Amino acid sequence: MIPPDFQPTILRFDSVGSTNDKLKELALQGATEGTIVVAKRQTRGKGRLGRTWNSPLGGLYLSALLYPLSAKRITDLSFLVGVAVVQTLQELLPKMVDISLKWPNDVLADKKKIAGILSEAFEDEKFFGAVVGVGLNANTPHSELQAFQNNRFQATSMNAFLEGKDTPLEGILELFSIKLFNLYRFYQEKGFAPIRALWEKNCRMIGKQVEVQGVEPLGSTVKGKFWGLSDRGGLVLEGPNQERLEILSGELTCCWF
Ligand code: BT5
Repeated sequence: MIPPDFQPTILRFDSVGSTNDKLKELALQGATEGTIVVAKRQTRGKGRLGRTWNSPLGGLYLSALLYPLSAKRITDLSFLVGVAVVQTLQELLPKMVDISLKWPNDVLADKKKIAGILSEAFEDEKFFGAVVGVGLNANTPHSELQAFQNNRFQATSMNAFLEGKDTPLEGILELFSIKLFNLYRFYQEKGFAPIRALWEKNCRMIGKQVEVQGVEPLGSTVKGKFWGLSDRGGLVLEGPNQERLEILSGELTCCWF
């Protein structure tokens, strides 16, 4: 169990390919639990499913080395990190900005994507661990997000809500790190259930009609009411006759807020 006054080791880089890749490499060389890698830019920032994450100067790009309670529970960690990102943004952005999680691992501000999370598992001699990466559009120039304005959930950045003002990245990192390790400790003590409840509380899509594409095993598109999160982090959809379907992988493409 990490101590209440835990101070993570933070390794800072000007530029890396991907903070997740860098931290995986360091984890295999013995980096300790809670280590954070942060970079000013990434040249090969990764999204999910082989997609890319545009990572110019101005954004915050970091990865944290975390361990699940058991190997089977590795997905808990990306939900936990999502909650930490939401709590950080709730403190840093004006109160009227609606910060919401989007299943499985995006953070939206006023329904636009402000951060993405990528969790990757690895195995070392200690245990099954994860590097959980966060890409946050903090002071990202608007021009760098232009390419994503046709996405179903358009891109945005913190400075767009702060009259163009920049927020020092070190301050965001410090606040995020406090939130992250408080939640991580809470998870180590109480398990996933309270993290799941916090995640649901901060997801504005719950109770709304949603559409999910690429649902396994056939890659189909399904629609229904977002009932909640399952114990293993699946999206539980409720159909017109109250029948429930647990979706473990897919892309939430539409929400009728
Ligand atoms: C994600 O993937 O949202 C996860 C992004 C995780 C990035 C962090 S940065 C630190 C760590 N190191 C890494 O290498 N990665 C992690 P996904 O849901 O697949 O979304 C990717 C899609 O979002 C792309 O295909 C674009 O359409 C869009 N996108 C790319 N860059 C973006 C940006 N900066 N802001 C908003 N949308 C973006």
